Amino acid sequence: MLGRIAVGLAVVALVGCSSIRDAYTDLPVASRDGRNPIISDKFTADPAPMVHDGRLYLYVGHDEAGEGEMFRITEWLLYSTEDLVTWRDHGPVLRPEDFSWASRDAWASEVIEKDGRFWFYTTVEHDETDHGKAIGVAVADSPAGPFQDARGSALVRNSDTPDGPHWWDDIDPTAFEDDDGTVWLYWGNTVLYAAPLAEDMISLAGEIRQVPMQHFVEGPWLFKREGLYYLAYAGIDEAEHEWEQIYYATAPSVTGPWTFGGKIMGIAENSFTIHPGIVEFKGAWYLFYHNAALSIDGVEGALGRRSVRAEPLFFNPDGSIRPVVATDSGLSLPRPE
Ligand code: FUB
Repeated sequence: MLGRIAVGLAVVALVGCSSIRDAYTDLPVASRDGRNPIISDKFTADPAPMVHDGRLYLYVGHDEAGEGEMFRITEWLLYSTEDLVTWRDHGPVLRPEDFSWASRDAWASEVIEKDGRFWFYTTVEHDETDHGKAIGVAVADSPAGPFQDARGSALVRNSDTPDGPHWWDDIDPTAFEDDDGTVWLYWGNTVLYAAPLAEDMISLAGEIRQVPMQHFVEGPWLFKREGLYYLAYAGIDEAEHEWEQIYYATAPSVTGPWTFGGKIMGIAENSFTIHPGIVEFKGAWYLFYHNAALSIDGVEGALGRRSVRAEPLFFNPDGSIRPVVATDSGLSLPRPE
């Protein structure tokens, strides 16, 4: 009798453990081999990885452009993994219409955790009263949402950068919490902007400054490693190619001065845009990006039908980043030494 009770308790304990180990097993599996592209049943773009509590969350735009359309990105999708091989599909977690003041297009974003809440900084288009691309912020108590507009208006409007080159220069926010707790927002298109956020996370606490950055076009991504600040971004060096490639710069502080570091990755297959998202997960670093090489049910990839991918990322002893080659094997192979 006692033996049976002990076995029963052990089974209960095991079931309990596995559900704690992966509370996401009820979600559909989107991908289970670690190969590229990570998601093959939808077109996805602008990867924004975020690590929380031993799990990697990957926010992406859902690319749905038809023939002759440049972009139609109707929602932000979320995938997550705990082993970089099996990706769970959380479905859509935010849409442009969740911002009552915005009109369309789920352009690039980044989500960060601060004091137990998850802040989703992202690009939408403002309505006619202040037409142009704008940055919104949504918030949730869990990485998977539900996210809600955190301020009811744009955090950055086109008119906040009146010297900007065009109406889409306020795009692609990257948010980074510095050691003193200040969160910095960088964003831009052809001009790179930076400003500190206030403690409320939904307003700017300082002037918007312009940051000179060689070859910069868009998609900035801030991170820090071993005391050095990094800014990866999509840029164009016309002497080399008319399409975007991934470059980076380093600095001793989050505000610079920035030193150009070189190229991380060359042009993306079949895509003028490329968009870096860099993250450390379980002691190793990864580069997320997109190309447009995937076809789904005979629909070919294109500028507005991209696919998100990932590769291991390596640093040299001096902190410089080793160039990364796009592969089909992606994260499926053992990480080379
Ligand atoms: O996906 C729309 C735009 O294309 C993004 O905001 C840019 O970074 C580029 O990838």
